[in-house]
Amino acid sequence: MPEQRKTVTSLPENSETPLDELRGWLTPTRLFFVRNHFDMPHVSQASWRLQVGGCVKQPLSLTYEDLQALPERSVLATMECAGNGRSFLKNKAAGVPWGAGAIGHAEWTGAPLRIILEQANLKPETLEIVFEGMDEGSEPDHLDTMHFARSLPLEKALDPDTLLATRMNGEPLEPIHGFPVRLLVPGWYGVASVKWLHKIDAVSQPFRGYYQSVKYTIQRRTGTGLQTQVVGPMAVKSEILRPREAEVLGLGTNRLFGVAWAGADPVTRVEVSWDGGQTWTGADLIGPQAPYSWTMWEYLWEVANPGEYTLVVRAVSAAGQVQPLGHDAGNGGYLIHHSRPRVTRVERSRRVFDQRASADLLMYDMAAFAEENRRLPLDVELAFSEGEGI
Ligand SMILES: Nc1nc2c(c(=O)[nH]1)N[C@H]1C(S)=C(S)[C@@H](COP(=O)(O)O)O[C@H]1N2
Ligand SMILES: [Mo]
Repeated sequence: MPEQRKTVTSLPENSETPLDELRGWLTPTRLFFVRNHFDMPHVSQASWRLQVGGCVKQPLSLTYEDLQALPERSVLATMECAGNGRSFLKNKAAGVPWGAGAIGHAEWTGAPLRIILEQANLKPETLEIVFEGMDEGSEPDHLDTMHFARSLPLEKALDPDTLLATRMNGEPLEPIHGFPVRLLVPGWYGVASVKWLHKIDAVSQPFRGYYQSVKYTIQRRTGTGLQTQVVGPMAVKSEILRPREAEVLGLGTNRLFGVAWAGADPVTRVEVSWDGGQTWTGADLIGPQAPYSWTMWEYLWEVANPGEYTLVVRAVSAAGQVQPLGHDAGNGGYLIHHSRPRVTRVERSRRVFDQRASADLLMYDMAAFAEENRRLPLDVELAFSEGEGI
């Protein structure tokens, strides 16, 4: 059977990327995790319009063809759900019980959002931009029907890397990933990247939608009381891909392998420990590195004695953020980015090259992708018209 996403809930679909099956830097679209709050909306490409309004001097109504005629840009970005890893929490948190796979890395292509905001001519009082998806439904604590909607601060909305993405890994968006167009907010948790976009509004007051004031928020205790923080930029984190869960290793050189990411911030160091975090050694960062993309790491681990080892990996970002060893309870069911120890058995009878072969294949696929990718215009320079009132 070909690899497929791992179903967590089927109606609506919430499913994970099968991290065990990943054989390259880029996540194939068919394996890329899915996070849906409501049933997938029915979209007719012909009658679909993107309405741009609110605090603008020039409201717009764009067709799919209008969007496709705009200058495009491609951005490689890792997208992670803010609740990824929730099932590992000792204190159970409400929400989809994700394992480790609510994450993927893809190439996203589309017009920078900035271009159409400039066409719409924002009024000077604009504070945020609100994005609404076509999907709608209710929640147990919000019985009125609502659309999925989120906002971005103006600065992030105007970033040339924030896209109206119409393609994912070079192909038109799959319906489940937001066809005809989704927002792509690189470096931020997936919740910001609204799918099935049909409405964009400039607003002069902070947006207080359900998925921004009730869900996807963190309550922080400060000197003056509780402060609500909206889930935004991704935190520093790493994942072990090899050895797999419950995989048994042999004496000799074993290749430890995985990925690490820190949102828009590059990962500068990955450290491994095989004694449960008492001693640490630097791993090698390997393969391509790009802004917003996860970085692969490996460590050739010499093992002389059979036994049970507790592997732990932690990443450090360029800004000096260190992946924590425990969950910050203040984050509740979001930003679950602590290292998860992986207890691994090493046996005398096991032949080491059994598992090295799979790591070699993985490196081969990754190198082939990097080669292929050299031909893609990853950093197209765009000339922006000077918009009034921005
Ligand atoms: N319209 C709409 N956009 C949405 C969502 C949604 O339910 N509806 N889920 C968000 C969340 S929480 C995540 S993590 C990402 C997941 O994107 P994917 O399903 O393409 O992986 O989409 C975001 N955009
Ligand atoms: Mo999410």
